[in-house]
Amino acid sequence: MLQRFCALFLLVLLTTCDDGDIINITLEFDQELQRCDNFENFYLIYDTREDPNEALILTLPKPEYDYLFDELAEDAVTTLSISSATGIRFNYRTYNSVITEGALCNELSDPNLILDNDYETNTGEVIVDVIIVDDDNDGIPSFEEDINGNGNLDDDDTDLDGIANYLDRDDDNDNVLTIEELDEENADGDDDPLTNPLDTDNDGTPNYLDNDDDGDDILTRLEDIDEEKNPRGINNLVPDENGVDVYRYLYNHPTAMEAFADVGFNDNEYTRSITTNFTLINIGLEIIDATVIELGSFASPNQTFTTVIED
Ligand SMILES: [Ca+2]
Ligand SMILES: [Ca+2]
Ligand SMILES: [Ca+2]
Ligand SMILES: [Ca+2]
Repeated sequence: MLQRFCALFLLVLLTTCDDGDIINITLEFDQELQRCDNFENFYLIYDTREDPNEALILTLPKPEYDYLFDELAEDAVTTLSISSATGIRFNYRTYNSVITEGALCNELSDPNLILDNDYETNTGEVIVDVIIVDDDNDGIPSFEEDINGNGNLDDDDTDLDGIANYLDRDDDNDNVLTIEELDEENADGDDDPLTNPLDTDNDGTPNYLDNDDDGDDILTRLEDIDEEKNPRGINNLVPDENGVDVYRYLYNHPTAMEAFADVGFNDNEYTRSITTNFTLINIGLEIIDATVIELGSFASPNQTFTTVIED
């Protein structure tokens, strides 16, 4: 798809560059953008390539446009204007040599890097598409945590702790992480932990949604002898009839039916990834006389959110 787009784009360039000259700009950048954060008053969002040594650089003032990347980011499309009034700039630059990592953030870092040409536009628009994905990284894709199947992830909360399943890394609040309650053995070989989910007590509720996994009427999280909110702690192993060590919470047997003190729940944690896509339109640079430039996307560092779960 990307290759097709690049090929199409090249065609557009070759047929629209003026003066009858075919200008050797292919703009075959990888569209994985980087960002300079070190300048006090602006961000540089840029892409570089080698041979020819070129850079596409979008300048966004700080702190006005922090919201395209930070915790205030919203899943939305915004159109911004390139102009002296907004302070948003776009440059296409060519250099005499390879642009080394980080060189655009510190012009002095590579004294051998010389700017050959600098083309700047003062018109056009930047379409910014912010995509936010929250995930509990629990081994189950978010769309499969739509338990009631109504297409809304926010109204599935198996343990009723106020955290929807797709953000809840312990969906049944039994202090065993969902990722540790899935079909790890993959005996059916399909790499899908939900086709034959672990269901130790065979009650039809898979372990990751069952707060009493062995069906002995003692909550899993209370089958925790050293009260460390970890039923899978090493001290919770007991020998079964065959002398094989098994966890108390997975062993429905009189020797493993004691309820220990209720010490509450572990904190929940989920991550947010923010991807910001930039598309330039109508920038009016003669040397790049295309009407649409897919600049690419910048991935912000993931954010982590922690929630304390009250008893
Ligand atoms: Ca979950
Ligand atoms: Ca669990
Ligand atoms: Ca079960
Ligand atoms: Ca139990």
